[in-house]
Amino acid sequence: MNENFYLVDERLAPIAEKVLAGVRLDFADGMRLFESSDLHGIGRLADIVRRRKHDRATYFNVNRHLNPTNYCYADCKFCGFFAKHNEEHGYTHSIEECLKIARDAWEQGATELHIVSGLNTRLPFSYYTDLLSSIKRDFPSLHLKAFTMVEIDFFAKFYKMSDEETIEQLKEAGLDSCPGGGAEVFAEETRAKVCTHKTDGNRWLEVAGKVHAAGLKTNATILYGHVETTADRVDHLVRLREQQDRSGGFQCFIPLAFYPPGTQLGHLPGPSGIDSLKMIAVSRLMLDNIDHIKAYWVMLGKRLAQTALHFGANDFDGTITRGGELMESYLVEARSDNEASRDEIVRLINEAGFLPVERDTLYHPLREYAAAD
Ligand code: V47
Repeated sequence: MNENFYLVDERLAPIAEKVLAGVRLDFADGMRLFESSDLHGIGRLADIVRRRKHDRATYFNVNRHLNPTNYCYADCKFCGFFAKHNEEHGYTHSIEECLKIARDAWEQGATELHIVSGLNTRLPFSYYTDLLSSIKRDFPSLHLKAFTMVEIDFFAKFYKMSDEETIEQLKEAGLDSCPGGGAEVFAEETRAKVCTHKTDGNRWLEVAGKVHAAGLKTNATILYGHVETTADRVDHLVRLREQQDRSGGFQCFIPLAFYPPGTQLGHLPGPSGIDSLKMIAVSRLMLDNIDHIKAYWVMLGKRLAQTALHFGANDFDGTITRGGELMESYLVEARSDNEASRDEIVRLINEAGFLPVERDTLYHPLREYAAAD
């Protein structure tokens, strides 16, 4: 690999030296990267790290989303999914309805069910454990990636159990790993503006540590492109990296591009393409201890997700098989790229010059597709 390249922004030179030497970047480096307009320089640095870790492999899986209920008391300003109990678009699926979605997913070859709900104060805890155990009973090979750290925190507090007991009961019922949602931005002041009633950042990290201690992997996210500052973004990455040093269970980091329509922040423009590529690249550079960076095509759009593979991303998420549920479905329906088959994902990765690797949720390779030239 040729690591010599031209930097338009010479202030990035000390950072480039650190990256080439494998030295951890600090907060000031993160700020400088975000503040630089040398997109190619930042991207090349991220690509060096990406290739060191994964060479040309780009992972994806065959998955399906299930959102058992959208009732939620949290009232997050960026969310277009939740409903209050008096609202018409609110729903709670019966276990039978959830099983039907799981069956569809399984019949279509999904290896993973991604399960996330609102914080619903009218359900017993047994609803969630029955949900997991029923799906596991009927489809034992389906990996259940379920419940964010916010939901686990809610379960523990609302149903008056310790964190450990909550996690243990979910595990016993069939929980295999957890998705990365609910992290939003950890920085207290900004978090209070966009999701006042949600689990705070330190608690999100604490719960993640406990899930890791129980032997389960989790993912992590950042929601960017709303009212957060550059310092908030870097702070988020540094706090995640510190948690990973402590507990080691984060598999993948997913920067989520804020999509304003239908939310209480609908007047904001959302992040630009350039900003999204920088967010992906700086994440790759700062998070030296998290293996995978995901270009989530549902939020980025397929074209930008494909481009992001050259800016440090090495995962494309999954097919999110059509017919299933998707919390972001309001968003997907609004776009032309609202579905991605296995063949299409393979083609997009291949065309970008990378090697498509179909994986299971825990990143075990299941199948490699033809290498790109
Ligand atoms: O926590 C909510 C975000 C998250 C909006 O772990 C929004 O593999 C953009 O976490 N615009 C849920 N984002 C999705 C999520 C996720 C997705 C894919 C894969 C994985 C994984 C996790 O979506 C929420 C919130 O941060 N979100 N509203 C919005 N308007």
